[in-house]
Amino acid sequence: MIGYVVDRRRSLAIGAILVTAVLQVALASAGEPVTAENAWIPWAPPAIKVHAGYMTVVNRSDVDQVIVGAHSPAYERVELHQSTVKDGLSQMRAVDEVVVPAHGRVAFEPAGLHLMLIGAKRASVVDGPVPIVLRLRGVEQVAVTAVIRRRDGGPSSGHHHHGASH
Ligand SMILES: [Cu+2]
Repeated sequence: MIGYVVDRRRSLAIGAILVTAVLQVALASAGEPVTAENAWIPWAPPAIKVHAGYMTVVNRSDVDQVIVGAHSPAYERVELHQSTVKDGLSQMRAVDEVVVPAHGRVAFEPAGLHLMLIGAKRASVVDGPVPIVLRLRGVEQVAVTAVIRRRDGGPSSGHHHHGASH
């Protein structure tokens, strides 16, 4: 009897997940004005609690969109950062907002703009998905699923490992 109840709960939960997935696909195909592509997070050892997040944000709408923040259930907080090289030293600073021009795109990439993911709540696992939400000015939010990768497997590393593509 207990087993039945548990199984029934599980099938209800799976049903809810499937409904959510179908809704997300429906929303995406309806033409989201802003999407994030190729989102990834370099893998870091468990002692490292601050990670970077990279992606390309695409704006298909006719107006500029402004990213004003981000959050993730996997981190205590998320900041928008810009890396710069000053006097030969790499530095980074928090920025309040990032403008994605109408029909344009903005790359968050190593040595440039990035999400600073602060206070990891769990160890990072290669290939593990990490949900992130970008907040746009207004009411819009962009749901992103980033994938954890070895840094040398990243799309912008400049290395080309044939046969090891993800
Ligand atoms: Cu940073």
